[in-house]
Amino acid sequence: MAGRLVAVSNRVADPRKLGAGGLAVALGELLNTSGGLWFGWNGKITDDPSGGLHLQRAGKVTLATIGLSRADHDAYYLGYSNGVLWPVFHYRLDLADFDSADVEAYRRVNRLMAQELLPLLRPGDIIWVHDYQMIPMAAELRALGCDHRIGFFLHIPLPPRTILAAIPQHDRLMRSLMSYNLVGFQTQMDADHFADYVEAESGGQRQDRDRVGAYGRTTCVRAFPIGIDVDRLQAMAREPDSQGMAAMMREQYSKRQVLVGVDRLDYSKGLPQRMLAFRRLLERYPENRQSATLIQVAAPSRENVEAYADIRSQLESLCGALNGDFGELDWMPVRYMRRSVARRRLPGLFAASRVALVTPLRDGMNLVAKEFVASQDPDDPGVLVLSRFAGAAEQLTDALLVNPYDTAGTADVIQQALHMPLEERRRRHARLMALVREFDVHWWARAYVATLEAAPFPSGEPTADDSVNNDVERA
Ligand code: ADQ
Repeated sequence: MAGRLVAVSNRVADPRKLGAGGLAVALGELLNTSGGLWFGWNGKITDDPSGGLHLQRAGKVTLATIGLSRADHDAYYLGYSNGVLWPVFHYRLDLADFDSADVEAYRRVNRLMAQELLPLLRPGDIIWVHDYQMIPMAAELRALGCDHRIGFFLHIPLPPRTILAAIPQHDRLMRSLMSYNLVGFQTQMDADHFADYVEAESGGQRQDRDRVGAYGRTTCVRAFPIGIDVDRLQAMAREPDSQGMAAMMREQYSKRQVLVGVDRLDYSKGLPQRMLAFRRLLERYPENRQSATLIQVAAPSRENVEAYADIRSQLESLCGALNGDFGELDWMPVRYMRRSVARRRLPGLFAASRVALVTPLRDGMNLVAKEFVASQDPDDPGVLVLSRFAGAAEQLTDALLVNPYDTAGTADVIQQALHMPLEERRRRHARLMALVREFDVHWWARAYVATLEAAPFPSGEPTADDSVNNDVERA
């Protein structure tokens, strides 16, 4: 890499920490080799956010973080990012709560972050901005005169233009993506949605497969499906924590087939629909009673956003009804836990499971699907049941793909998964594993940065439209 990498995301993680996820590790690797900087919110609410820049060294990486005021946090993070962008980008207009004060805070916080970041930049740095909380970052930086290469990656889906158009400020939001040299999405479908939007709503044009032009600018648009850190996961699988977990599970469930679900407790993950499909399986195929157990681990998430409380009570009542209606003294169909599993034990849980149910209603990628595949014994692998609406389905076509809204259809596929012959399991797993390994998180980070380094500058100069005053007026 020629220049220094500067990563920008809502939250910053220390890549050296044990619990760091694949993204932190892959970014950390690139940041480390380039002596880079990782900038974002420190996760704290503070009374005095101005002048609150905090710098910390993590190996060769500098972690630069700022705090947010309560008002900014509530409006930018809870209100706009998680109350509008998250639901709409997951096709859930019914759950979006549009409030013009929140969009102003979203812009304000992005401007504040741009102002704090600018003095830390050096000539030749390349900047990689992550996710929906930070869409206007490049426009804000450009308005301050920043002429660095800036790339953006959206970790969540981008819906079709007719859904995006429901956001009152959609034109401003999508226009700000044109300030980036490169806009990356999880799937080709998301990238196509962006190009369609630009053509239909902005009077722009798709110039070829991965270039779009609008507002007198051209930007590069590509899919970079995110992967996992396969080597790290498989090394963890060999450690005593993971081995112990697998041994305990095999002993506890020696007479049963385990189905596993591991998710954040989020309405996009399709948890109630999964319980209904499992219920249908037990009704339609009673031979699975006594023999199949679904272990569902759901980590609490964003509990102070209203829609999340609803999904929790809905899930709890469905699990309770399943156990009440089908449970026996020596068998309960569902074991539901509202908590997370320690990362170091996760490969063991996956290894001891015959079937994974990864059935989101909509997901940018879904890394659990890939973690499950990479945790299997290739000689006796488990089966991945995957929603066709997860980004991962574009790549993992050898999984058993389901429509999670189709309860009966999903139950039939779970039945097929539970009874799949060994030879077919091996064949499917080998093909899935080859993809998961080739397109791992290191491939993803390197491919993205190499494309960004080669991406031309958006032609055209930043215009007055990039300025924040204009944003607020238009909002
Ligand atoms: P998430 O919506 O958080 O991420 P996902 O990719 O499935 O979704 O999970 C991220 C990580 O959290 C995985 O490593 C998983 O193992 C872990 N995890 C989830 N629930 C857990 C639990 N209960 N206990 C322990 N660990 C748990 C967003 C997008 C995704 C996209 C990722 C990465 O929504 O679509 O794949 O970013 O780009």
